[in-house]
Amino acid sequence: MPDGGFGQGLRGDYSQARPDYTVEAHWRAYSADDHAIWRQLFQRQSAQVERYACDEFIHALKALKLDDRIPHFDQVNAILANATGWRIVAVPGLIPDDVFFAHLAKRQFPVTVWMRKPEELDYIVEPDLFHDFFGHVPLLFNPVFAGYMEAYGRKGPEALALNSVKLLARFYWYMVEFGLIRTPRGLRAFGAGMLSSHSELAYSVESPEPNRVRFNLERIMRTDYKIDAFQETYFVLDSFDELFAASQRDFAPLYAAYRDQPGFPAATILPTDDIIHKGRRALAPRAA
Ligand code: HBI
Ligand code: FE
Repeated sequence: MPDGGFGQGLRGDYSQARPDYTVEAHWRAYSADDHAIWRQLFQRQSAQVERYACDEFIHALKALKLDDRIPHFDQVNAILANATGWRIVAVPGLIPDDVFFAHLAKRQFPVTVWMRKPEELDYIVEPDLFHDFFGHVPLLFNPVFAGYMEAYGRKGPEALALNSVKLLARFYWYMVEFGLIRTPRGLRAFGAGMLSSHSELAYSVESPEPNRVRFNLERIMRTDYKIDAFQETYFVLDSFDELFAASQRDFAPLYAAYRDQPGFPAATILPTDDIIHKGRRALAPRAA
């Protein structure tokens, strides 16, 4: 194990991991059941993306020509490298923050090798192959989003040095995992968390329950999130250029200002928010 213990309590097999936490992808080791679970999840999500995903995701998904079997990482890399210089690397599951940042900074996206079990079709706590691949890989074909993901990785060492990974991680969570974007055809999802979720995809785009608030970097960095329930607030981009521009800002002053403050609860609506939709259970800000 690369650093004597990371991985304990996690599902993956970390015993064969290299120092950068990558492992060999053993496509032939997937069972018929693994492929069957991929097929079920793939068909179920593919049927929804035309209605709920952003165009960039839909186009890339078509270009990937995925089918009913778990994809070969090599074949994906052959086309992804040409498109944006990104490639995917196989990992046992979650990896330490510093290692994760370092991969992104090198345009390498870590994809978990194991598949969820039949009883976990609708919900798993740790990211698996389906979430990592179906949710994250298609947007790596978009040059602007691909540039943002590298920039995010490059922000890691500074955030670690300034004890501010929590704030940087919120930026990833509310965008890369659960971001919405405004398009000529209405709000669409680009976050991997909902694109890989049977029930949260439609919910994020059209349910009256959650808040939808215009993108604001400071606001996101100050907002707590839940990992075990649908999001209570989604943040909405106007364009991926806006996301990339935010990643080029100096984060050090934001870390200094907000690092030691409690986060806003996820359902909070602030007077300063640019509200697209106020959810049914929106919370007023805590009294100071
Ligand atoms: N590891 N495999 C994997 N996938 C992630 O999304 C991930 C991770 N390690 C750390 C991490 N995410 C986040 O906490 C960072 O964005 C801070
Ligand atoms: Fe993810």
